[in-house]
Amino acid sequence: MSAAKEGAKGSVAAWRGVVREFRAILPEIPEDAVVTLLEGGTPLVPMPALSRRAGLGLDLHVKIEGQNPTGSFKDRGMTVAVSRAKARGAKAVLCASTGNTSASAAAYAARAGLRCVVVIPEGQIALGKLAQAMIYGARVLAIRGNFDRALELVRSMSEEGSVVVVNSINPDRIQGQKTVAYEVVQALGGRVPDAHALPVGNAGNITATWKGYEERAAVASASGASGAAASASAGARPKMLGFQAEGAAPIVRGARVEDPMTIATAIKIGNPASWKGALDARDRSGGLIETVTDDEILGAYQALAEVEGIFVEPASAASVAGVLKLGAQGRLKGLHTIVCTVTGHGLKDPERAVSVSKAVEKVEDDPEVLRRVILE
Ligand code: AN7
Repeated sequence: MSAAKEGAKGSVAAWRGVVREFRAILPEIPEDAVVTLLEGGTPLVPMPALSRRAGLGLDLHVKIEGQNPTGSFKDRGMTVAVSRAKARGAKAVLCASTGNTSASAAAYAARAGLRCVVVIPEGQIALGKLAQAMIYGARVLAIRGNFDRALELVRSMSEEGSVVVVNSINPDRIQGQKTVAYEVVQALGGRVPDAHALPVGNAGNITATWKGYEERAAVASASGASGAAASASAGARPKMLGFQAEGAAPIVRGARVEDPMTIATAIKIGNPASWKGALDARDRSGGLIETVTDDEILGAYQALAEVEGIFVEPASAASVAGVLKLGAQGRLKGLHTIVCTVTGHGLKDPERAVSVSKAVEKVEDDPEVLRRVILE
């Protein structure tokens, strides 16, 4: 595979970040414009306990995108978008965000020496994400409206020459995010998973991940897929499984949602920018886009932490919640290897973790008391 080099982090040479690892499949970026925090190369981790729970013979994995430099998958697209903005001589980047896009944009803009302005729905983004945008030095503008309104406002600025919008309506973001598909196939030793599940908000990530699989399959079948591991699945592509929160599910309902509601604030979105891309991914892959309830999301959120040791933010758990639900309904028959993208790190939203967990226990600072409490 000439395109992606398909290198694993640290295996042969040091990981060089999304732009340099995947240059052949990305838009052109001059070397001196590359803005990188060495994103990508995230681990694909098996989930033995949840595989047993989901159904006989299933082999579930999580692609842990929270291990990117700012703690979410957005960094893959942001390195490309900000590098291209820098190459074009932009002065500032702008985005609307439920939190993670703003954190990522702020970090890459800081590194590029560009100004960054983020527009957020007031009081509706997780504390860790707000802290990131602030410490990276972005101007943070909070509006009373929701994310969809913030994106409308930002779109109205997309004609201003020196300001580049870095939401996923910017095609450079999609280009960068598609690289996750190449990494998954690499990590599976050249095999394509049977299905790939994701949380869906603006639907940029499901659009991008599918694009990666489709492009990779096209090249692999055209080149006859040299190499033993690759030959069996040269043109294969996974079924794409998208999950929206029940109170914020415009794609499932087929109509925009005016007042989306979910505890998963990252995907509290009623009018997704990449709506059509999501439908294409679903239909061309023979997959589905369905809903999960907030209870199902929080159940998967806690299960991931408690039985797999993996701490993600609530929205990220929608992919795992959806797969567990399909498993319980007996709808994963014929599928074996399933990859769930978990999109953001658990520390983004510490307040949620504290609120769903067992309370801290106060104990006297006395060795006898401590012994009794621990051994009782
Ligand atoms: C953790 O940051 O839209 O379907 O403004 O932060 O590609 O939108 C975040 C989205 C899933 C949904 N998981 O991805 C933003 C923003 C997490 C997220 C999604 C988001 P898309």
